[in-house]
Amino acid sequence: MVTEGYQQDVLSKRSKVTTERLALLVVSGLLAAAVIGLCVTVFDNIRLKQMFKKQDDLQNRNESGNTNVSEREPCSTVKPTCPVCPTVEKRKPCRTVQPTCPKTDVKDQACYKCEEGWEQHGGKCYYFSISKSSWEQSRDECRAKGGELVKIDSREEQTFLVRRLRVVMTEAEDKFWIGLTDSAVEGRCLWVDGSQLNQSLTFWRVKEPDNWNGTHGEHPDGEDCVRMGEKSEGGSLEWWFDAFCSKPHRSICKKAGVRGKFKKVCD
Ligand SMILES: *[C@@H]1O[C@H](CO)[C@@H](O)[C@H](O)[C@H]1NC(C)=O
Ligand SMILES: *[C@@H]1O[C@H](CO)[C@@H](O)[C@H](O)[C@H]1NC(C)=O
Ligand SMILES: *[C@@H]1O[C@H](CO)[C@@H](O)[C@H](O)[C@H]1NC(C)=O
Ligand SMILES: *[C@@H]1O[C@H](CO)[C@@H](O)[C@H](O)[C@H]1NC(C)=O
Ligand SMILES: [Ca+2]
Ligand SMILES: [Ca+2]
Repeated sequence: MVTEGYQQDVLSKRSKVTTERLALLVVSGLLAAAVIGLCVTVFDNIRLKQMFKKQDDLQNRNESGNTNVSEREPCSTVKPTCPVCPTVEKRKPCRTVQPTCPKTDVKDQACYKCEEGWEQHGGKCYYFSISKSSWEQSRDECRAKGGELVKIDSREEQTFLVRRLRVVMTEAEDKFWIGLTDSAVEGRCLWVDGSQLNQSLTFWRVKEPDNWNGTHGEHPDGEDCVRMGEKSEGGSLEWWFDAFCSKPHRSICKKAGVRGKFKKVCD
Protein backbone atom coordinates (compact mmCIF):
# COMPACT_ATOMS: atom_id res chain seq x y z
CA MET A 1 0.00 0.00 0.00
CA VAL A 2 2.83 2.19 0.95
CA THR A 3 4.73 1.30 -2.14
CA GLU A 4 1.69 1.86 -4.21
CA GLY A 5 1.34 5.36 -2.76
CA TYR A 6 4.98 6.04 -3.40
CA GLN A 7 4.73 4.78 -6.90
CA GLN A 8 1.76 6.94 -7.59
CA ASP A 9 3.60 9.85 -6.19
CA VAL A 10 6.54 9.19 -8.43
CA LEU A 11 4.31 8.70 -11.40
CA SER A 12 2.51 11.95 -10.84
CA LYS A 13 5.85 13.68 -10.38
CA ARG A 14 7.14 12.19 -13.59
CA SER A 15 4.11 13.29 -15.57
CA LYS A 16 4.46 16.76 -14.13
CA VAL A 17 8.05 16.87 -15.26
CA THR A 18 7.09 15.70 -18.71
CA THR A 19 4.47 18.39 -19.03
CA GLU A 20 6.91 21.03 -18.00
CA ARG A 21 9.43 19.79 -20.50
CA LEU A 22 6.87 19.81 -23.22
CA ALA A 23 5.89 23.34 -22.44
CA LEU A 24 9.51 24.37 -22.46
CA LEU A 25 10.03 22.67 -25.79
CA VAL A 26 7.07 24.42 -27.33
CA VAL A 27 8.16 27.78 -26.06
CA SER A 28 11.66 27.20 -27.34
CA GLY A 29 10.30 26.19 -30.71
CA LEU A 30 8.15 29.30 -30.91
CA LEU A 31 11.06 31.46 -29.92
CA ALA A 32 13.28 29.91 -32.54
CA ALA A 33 10.59 30.42 -35.18
CA ALA A 34 10.21 34.02 -34.15
CA VAL A 35 13.93 34.60 -34.37
CA ILE A 36 14.14 33.01 -37.79
CA GLY A 37 11.16 35.01 -38.99
CA LEU A 38 12.66 38.20 -37.72
CA CYS A 39 15.94 37.43 -39.38
CA VAL A 40 14.30 36.72 -42.71
CA THR A 41 12.31 39.94 -42.54
CA VAL A 42 15.32 42.01 -41.63
CA PHE A 43 17.39 40.37 -44.32
CA ASP A 44 14.69 40.94 -46.91
CA ASN A 45 14.48 44.53 -45.90
CA ILE A 46 18.17 45.03 -46.26
CA ARG A 47 18.21 43.30 -49.58
CA LEU A 48 15.34 45.45 -50.89
CA LYS A 49 16.99 48.59 -49.66
CA GLN A 50 20.20 47.63 -51.35
CA MET A 51 18.35 46.87 -54.54
CA PHE A 52 16.64 50.24 -54.56
CA LYS A 53 19.84 52.00 -53.72
CA LYS A 54 21.60 50.29 -56.60
CA GLN A 55 18.85 51.28 -58.98
CA ASP A 56 18.93 54.84 -57.78
CA ASP A 57 22.68 54.96 -58.13
CA LEU A 58 22.49 53.63 -61.64
CA GLN A 59 19.78 56.06 -62.60
CA ASN A 60 21.64 58.95 -61.12
CA ARG A 61 24.76 57.98 -62.92
CA ASN A 62 22.94 57.64 -66.23
CA GLU A 63 21.29 60.98 -65.75
CA SER A 64 24.46 62.77 -64.95
CA GLY A 65 26.20 61.25 -67.93
CA ASN A 66 25.10 61.89 -71.46
CA THR A 67 23.76 58.39 -71.85
CA ASN A 68 20.61 58.16 -73.86
CA VAL A 69 17.81 57.53 -71.43
CA SER A 70 15.72 56.19 -74.26
CA GLU A 71 17.86 53.12 -74.26
CA ARG A 72 16.34 51.99 -71.03
CA GLU A 73 13.10 53.96 -70.97
CA PRO A 74 10.80 52.81 -73.74
CA CYS A 75 8.48 55.66 -72.87
CA SER A 76 10.67 58.23 -74.52
CA THR A 77 9.56 56.97 -77.90
CA VAL A 78 6.11 58.26 -76.98
CA LYS A 79 5.04 61.81 -77.78
CA PRO A 80 6.97 64.67 -76.17
CA THR A 81 4.39 65.11 -73.45
CA CYS A 82 5.24 61.62 -72.33
CA PRO A 83 2.03 61.06 -70.39
CA VAL A 84 2.68 57.48 -69.32
CA CYS A 85 5.91 58.24 -67.62
CA PRO A 86 5.92 61.61 -65.90
CA THR A 87 9.08 60.95 -63.96
CA VAL A 88 11.03 60.46 -67.15
CA GLU A 89 9.57 63.61 -68.61
CA LYS A 90 10.77 65.49 -65.59
CA ARG A 91 14.27 64.34 -66.39
CA LYS A 92 13.84 65.68 -69.93
CA PRO A 93 14.99 62.75 -72.05
CA CYS A 94 11.84 62.89 -74.13
CA ARG A 95 12.69 66.04 -75.93
CA THR A 96 16.38 65.42 -76.37
CA VAL A 97 16.04 61.99 -77.89
CA GLN A 98 13.21 61.84 -80.35
CA PRO A 99 14.13 60.04 -83.53
CA THR A 100 10.52 59.16 -84.26
CA CYS A 101 8.99 62.38 -83.07
CA PRO A 102 8.73 65.04 -85.78
CA LYS A 103 10.50 68.17 -84.65
CA THR A 104 7.37 70.12 -83.88
CA ASP A 105 8.67 73.41 -82.71
CA VAL A 106 5.30 74.88 -81.86
CA LYS A 107 6.76 78.01 -80.39
CA ASP A 108 5.07 81.00 -81.92
CA GLN A 109 7.71 82.70 -83.94
CA ALA A 110 7.83 86.03 -85.67
CA CYS A 111 8.10 85.26 -89.34
CA TYR A 112 8.02 87.16 -92.57
CA LYS A 113 5.75 86.23 -95.37
CA CYS A 114 6.05 86.96 -99.09
CA GLU A 115 3.46 87.01 -101.80
CA GLU A 116 3.32 84.18 -104.25
CA GLY A 117 6.14 84.39 -106.76
CA TRP A 118 8.42 86.19 -104.30
CA GLU A 119 11.09 84.49 -102.28
CA GLN A 120 11.70 85.24 -98.65
CA HIS A 121 15.19 85.78 -97.34
CA GLY A 122 16.26 87.55 -94.20
CA GLY A 123 12.89 89.20 -93.76
CA LYS A 124 12.88 90.55 -97.32
CA CYS A 125 11.09 89.35 -100.41
CA TYR A 126 12.75 88.92 -103.79
CA TYR A 127 11.25 88.64 -107.24
CA PHE A 128 13.21 87.38 -110.23
CA SER A 129 11.46 88.65 -113.32
CA ILE A 130 10.93 86.50 -116.36
CA SER A 131 10.40 89.34 -118.82
CA LYS A 132 13.27 91.44 -120.13
CA SER A 133 13.17 95.22 -120.11
CA SER A 134 15.41 98.25 -120.04
CA TRP A 135 16.75 99.26 -116.65
CA GLU A 136 14.23 102.08 -116.20
CA GLN A 137 11.31 99.98 -117.29
CA SER A 138 12.44 97.21 -114.98
CA ARG A 139 12.55 99.66 -112.12
CA ASP A 140 9.02 100.80 -112.95
CA GLU A 141 7.83 97.23 -113.02
CA CYS A 142 9.32 96.58 -109.61
CA ARG A 143 7.68 99.69 -108.24
CA ALA A 144 4.34 98.63 -109.71
CA LYS A 145 4.70 95.44 -107.65
CA GLY A 146 5.33 97.43 -104.50
CA GLY A 147 9.07 96.90 -104.52
CA GLU A 148 12.25 98.30 -106.00
CA LEU A 149 15.16 97.06 -108.03
CA VAL A 150 17.28 95.22 -105.51
CA LYS A 151 19.74 97.07 -103.32
CA ILE A 152 22.40 94.75 -101.97
CA ASP A 153 23.09 95.55 -98.35
CA SER A 154 25.48 92.81 -97.35
CA ARG A 155 27.87 90.18 -98.57
CA GLU A 156 25.42 87.63 -97.30
CA GLU A 157 22.63 89.06 -99.43
CA GLN A 158 24.86 89.01 -102.49
CA THR A 159 25.65 85.36 -101.80
CA PHE A 160 21.97 84.56 -101.52
CA LEU A 161 21.22 86.24 -104.85
CA VAL A 162 24.01 84.41 -106.63
CA ARG A 163 22.76 81.15 -105.22
CA ARG A 164 19.25 81.87 -106.44
CA LEU A 165 20.42 83.05 -109.87
CA ARG A 166 21.96 79.67 -110.49
CA VAL A 167 18.47 78.23 -110.17
CA VAL A 168 16.33 80.85 -111.87
CA MET A 169 18.60 81.43 -114.85
CA THR A 170 17.30 79.56 -117.85
CA GLU A 171 19.88 80.58 -120.43
CA ALA A 172 23.53 81.54 -120.24
CA GLU A 173 22.65 85.00 -121.56
CA ASP A 174 20.21 85.71 -118.73
CA LYS A 175 21.31 88.80 -116.89
CA PHE A 176 19.56 90.73 -114.18
CA TRP A 177 19.33 94.44 -113.52
CA ILE A 178 19.99 95.51 -109.96
CA GLY A 179 19.12 98.86 -108.45
CA LEU A 180 22.45 100.55 -109.07
CA THR A 181 23.22 103.29 -111.62
CA ASP A 182 25.58 106.17 -112.33
CA SER A 183 23.30 107.83 -114.88
CA ALA A 184 23.05 111.02 -112.79
CA VAL A 185 26.75 111.68 -112.44
CA GLU A 186 29.17 109.58 -114.43
CA GLY A 187 31.30 107.41 -112.17
CA ARG A 188 29.19 108.05 -109.08
CA CYS A 189 27.05 104.97 -108.50
CA LEU A 190 23.86 105.36 -106.49
CA TRP A 191 21.33 102.86 -105.32
CA VAL A 192 17.69 103.39 -106.26
CA ASP A 193 16.99 104.77 -102.78
CA GLY A 194 19.56 107.53 -103.44
CA SER A 195 22.22 106.07 -101.14
CA GLN A 196 25.83 105.89 -102.23
CA LEU A 197 27.55 102.65 -103.06
CA ASN A 198 29.62 101.39 -100.14
CA GLN A 199 33.05 100.98 -101.70
CA SER A 200 33.89 98.05 -99.42
CA LEU A 201 30.75 96.23 -100.48
CA THR A 202 31.06 95.99 -104.26
CA PHE A 203 31.27 92.96 -106.50
CA TRP A 204 32.59 94.41 -109.73
CA ARG A 205 34.05 92.10 -112.29
CA VAL A 206 37.68 92.86 -113.11
CA LYS A 207 37.92 96.03 -115.27
CA GLU A 208 34.32 96.95 -114.50
CA PRO A 209 32.68 99.40 -114.41
CA ASP A 210 34.27 100.51 -117.66
CA ASN A 211 31.55 102.82 -118.98
CA TRP A 212 32.13 101.32 -122.38
CA ASN A 213 30.77 103.49 -125.25
CA GLY A 214 30.51 100.83 -127.95
CA THR A 215 32.87 99.46 -130.56
CA HIS A 216 32.69 102.64 -132.57
CA GLY A 217 31.64 105.02 -129.82
CA GLU A 218 28.01 104.65 -130.87
CA HIS A 219 26.90 104.97 -127.24
CA PRO A 220 28.46 108.24 -126.19
CA ASP A 221 26.62 108.14 -122.85
CA GLY A 222 28.52 104.99 -121.94
CA GLU A 223 27.25 102.28 -119.63
CA ASP A 224 25.37 103.52 -116.60
CA CYS A 225 23.28 100.65 -115.30
CA VAL A 226 24.43 97.63 -113.32
CA ARG A 227 23.54 94.03 -113.86
CA MET A 228 24.62 90.70 -112.46
CA GLY A 229 24.23 87.07 -113.40
CA GLU A 230 26.56 87.15 -116.35
CA LYS A 231 28.42 83.91 -116.77
CA SER A 232 31.98 85.13 -116.87
CA GLU A 233 35.02 82.92 -117.27
CA GLY A 234 34.86 80.16 -114.73
CA GLY A 235 31.06 80.15 -114.79
CA SER A 236 30.73 82.52 -111.86
CA LEU A 237 27.57 84.59 -111.66
CA GLU A 238 28.58 86.81 -108.85
CA TRP A 239 30.11 89.75 -110.65
CA TRP A 240 28.60 93.12 -111.41
CA PHE A 241 28.92 94.76 -114.82
CA ASP A 242 27.88 98.18 -115.96
CA ALA A 243 25.92 98.00 -119.19
CA PHE A 244 23.80 100.11 -121.51
CA CYS A 245 20.65 100.99 -119.63
CA SER A 246 18.51 100.47 -122.74
CA LYS A 247 19.41 96.78 -122.93
CA PRO A 248 16.53 94.43 -122.22
CA HIS A 249 17.39 92.29 -119.22
CA ARG A 250 15.58 90.39 -116.56
CA SER A 251 15.67 92.00 -113.12
CA ILE A 252 15.59 91.41 -109.39
CA CYS A 253 13.03 93.25 -107.28
CA LYS A 254 13.11 93.50 -103.52
CA LYS A 255 10.66 94.56 -100.86
CA ALA A 256 10.10 94.11 -97.17
CA GLY A 257 8.36 90.96 -96.03
CA VAL A 258 5.04 91.09 -94.23
CA ARG A 259 5.53 90.49 -90.56
CA GLY A 260 3.25 88.04 -88.89
CA LYS A 261 3.08 85.32 -86.33
CA PHE A 262 3.14 81.85 -87.69
CA LYS A 263 3.20 78.53 -86.04
CA LYS A 264 6.46 77.08 -87.17
CA VAL A 265 6.29 73.37 -87.84
CA CYS A 266 9.67 72.04 -88.72
CA ASP A 267 10.16 69.61 -91.57
C1 LIG B 1 22.73 53.06 -67.48
O1 LIG B 1 23.27 53.12 -68.77
C2 LIG B 1 23.91 51.96 -69.20
C3 LIG B 1 24.49 52.21 -70.57
O2 LIG B 1 25.26 53.36 -70.55
C4 LIG B 1 22.93 50.81 -69.22
O3 LIG B 1 23.60 49.61 -69.59
C5 LIG B 1 22.31 50.65 -67.87
O4 LIG B 1 21.31 49.67 -67.93
C6 LIG B 1 21.70 51.94 -67.42
N1 LIG B 1 21.20 51.81 -66.09
C7 LIG B 1 19.91 52.01 -65.80
C8 LIG B 1 19.55 51.87 -64.39
O5 LIG B 1 19.12 52.33 -66.65
C1 LIG C 1 21.64 59.01 -78.45
O1 LIG C 1 20.78 58.52 -79.44
C2 LIG C 1 20.98 59.11 -80.69
C3 LIG C 1 19.90 58.62 -81.64
O2 LIG C 1 19.29 57.48 -81.16
C4 LIG C 1 22.39 58.78 -81.16
O3 LIG C 1 22.61 59.41 -82.43
C5 LIG C 1 23.40 59.27 -80.16
O4 LIG C 1 24.68 58.90 -80.55
C6 LIG C 1 23.09 58.72 -78.80
N1 LIG C 1 23.97 59.31 -77.80
C7 LIG C 1 24.53 58.60 -76.84
C8 LIG C 1 25.39 59.36 -75.91
O5 LIG C 1 24.35 57.40 -76.75
C1 LIG D 1 30.35 99.21 -95.79
O1 LIG D 1 30.47 97.79 -95.86
C2 LIG D 1 31.32 97.26 -94.88
C3 LIG D 1 31.47 95.78 -95.15
O2 LIG D 1 30.22 95.15 -95.21
C4 LIG D 1 30.72 97.55 -93.52
O3 LIG D 1 31.53 97.03 -92.51
C5 LIG D 1 30.54 99.05 -93.34
O4 LIG D 1 29.86 99.29 -92.12
C6 LIG D 1 29.75 99.63 -94.49
N1 LIG D 1 29.72 101.08 -94.38
C7 LIG D 1 28.60 101.78 -94.45
C8 LIG D 1 28.73 103.24 -94.34
O5 LIG D 1 27.52 101.27 -94.60
C1 LIG E 1 34.47 106.25 -126.31
O1 LIG E 1 35.45 105.90 -125.32
C2 LIG E 1 36.77 106.07 -125.72
C3 LIG E 1 37.71 105.54 -124.64
O2 LIG E 1 37.07 105.40 -123.45
C4 LIG E 1 37.01 107.56 -125.99
O3 LIG E 1 38.33 107.75 -126.46
C5 LIG E 1 36.01 108.04 -127.06
O4 LIG E 1 36.15 109.42 -127.25
C6 LIG E 1 34.58 107.69 -126.65
N1 LIG E 1 33.69 108.03 -127.77
C7 LIG E 1 32.58 108.77 -127.60
C8 LIG E 1 31.77 109.00 -128.81
O5 LIG E 1 32.26 109.22 -126.51
CA1 LIG F 1 28.73 105.01 -116.40
CA1 LIG G 1 30.77 97.55 -118.65
